[in-house]
Amino acid sequence: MSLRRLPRRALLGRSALIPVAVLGAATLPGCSSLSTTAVTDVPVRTPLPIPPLAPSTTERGVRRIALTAQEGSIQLPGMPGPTRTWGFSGPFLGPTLRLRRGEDVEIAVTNRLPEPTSVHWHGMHLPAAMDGGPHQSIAPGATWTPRWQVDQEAATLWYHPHPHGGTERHVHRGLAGLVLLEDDRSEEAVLPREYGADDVPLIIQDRSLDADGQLVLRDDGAEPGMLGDTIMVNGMIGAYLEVRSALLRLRILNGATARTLTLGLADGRALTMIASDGGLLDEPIELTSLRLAPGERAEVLLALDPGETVRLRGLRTDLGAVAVPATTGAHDECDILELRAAPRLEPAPEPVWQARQRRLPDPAEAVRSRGFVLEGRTINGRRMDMSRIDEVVHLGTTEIWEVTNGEAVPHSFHVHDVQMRLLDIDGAAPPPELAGPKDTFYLEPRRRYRLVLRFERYADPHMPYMHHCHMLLHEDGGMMGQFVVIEPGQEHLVAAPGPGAHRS
Ligand SMILES: [Cu+2]
Repeated sequence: MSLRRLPRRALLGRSALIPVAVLGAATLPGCSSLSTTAVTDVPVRTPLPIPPLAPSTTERGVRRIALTAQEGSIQLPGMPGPTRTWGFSGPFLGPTLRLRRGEDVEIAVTNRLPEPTSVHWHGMHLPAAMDGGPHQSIAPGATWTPRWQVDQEAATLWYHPHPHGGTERHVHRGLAGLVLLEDDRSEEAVLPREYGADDVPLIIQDRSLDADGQLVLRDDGAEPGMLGDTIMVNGMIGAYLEVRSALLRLRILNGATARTLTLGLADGRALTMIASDGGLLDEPIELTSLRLAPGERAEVLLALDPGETVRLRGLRTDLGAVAVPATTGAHDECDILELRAAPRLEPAPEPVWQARQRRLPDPAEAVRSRGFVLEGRTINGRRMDMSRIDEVVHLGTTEIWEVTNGEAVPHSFHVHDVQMRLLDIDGAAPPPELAGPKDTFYLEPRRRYRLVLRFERYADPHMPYMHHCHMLLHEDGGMMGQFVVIEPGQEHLVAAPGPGAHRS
């Protein structure tokens, strides 16, 4: 088994860079943007909260976890009073689920909200009936208990509501949490892995707060949805992280409803990307900027010197003015998180992990291709209809999906159940950061992405998975379709469960 090593320059080739000195009075400016109306300066004075690990019990080989969607409130620094929020098993966001490949998982999701919701396991390979999409609506007071076997590579996934037409509002109120999958390879790897210490989750979201400290979800028709003027990380504004190890692993989720982020370090040094949505890359990649659309994740390594302070930033960067309109948020300059290294840092061994044990879907095995054009809040001219199945896919086959952003508005493409391979963008090979396993792709305006997908293990002619834009205003507005995976010969059984189906 070959071992992959990080080139030493990836972590050590930065000695010429001068650490940014930050004094006590520093503030994290909000995102400056053409498309937002205010800039909020937030003093950096709050330690970064780390979402707790969800408690679990194991009975007869089944790991059981309980989540409750509930109303709550939090007190944010500088705000006159509590901010009313929603959260899972707490007032805001949700606990981190840590699951292992091969184990059976059963999650009891109770809805204590005043309206129906659902919980989708974003990036998870699982039966459609357990997927938590709009067909698995959970009525107020009800409990939904999906169960499946974890059967995919170690990765950073997340969970969030997916109610028909209401996803933006539910995520914006605070319903989101992380899922960390482990497997043999991730456990044998030499990588930072002490949760909350040197292996730190960052749920990055933008929001706007009114003078009373309440969350504001503007619906002014701006594309691609509301861009908030305040950055929250793990539900906190103005956060810093005390770092005690010389090597930090950040598991980054863009949990925003609409804002695309271009992340980098304020001092210009590179981040070392090691994983994309669906798991570890074959080789580490050094990036001075990392673009993440809503729903995308990346894991990065960052080596710190004792006593230094560095800032993770949203960069004002030129990614191509035509390809990334100003209104996406991807150009906005904003500080996201201050990283403060202790005067003495625990030394970290050189990162090592095995090459992939399993190939990404192979385009040579594709049995057919399909085209998807995203335009005007539709896919192929159709808005989401819960009683219409848009695509029928055969279990055990590989397909190529040709996805085109047909307009000047930014979109993205998320497919449930699978981790995909990006074959090309307008015929050109993808950049390395997009070449690993992914479930969500940013779609630059007027470009065509060819994706390779393989559908395995689960077939159900009666229950669809979703494919959609993950900019939540677009998704809610109808830029979503339904596909079923069936065994050959089940065509006559294909039927949508229709709207309002409550499963438990
Ligand atoms: Cu979109």
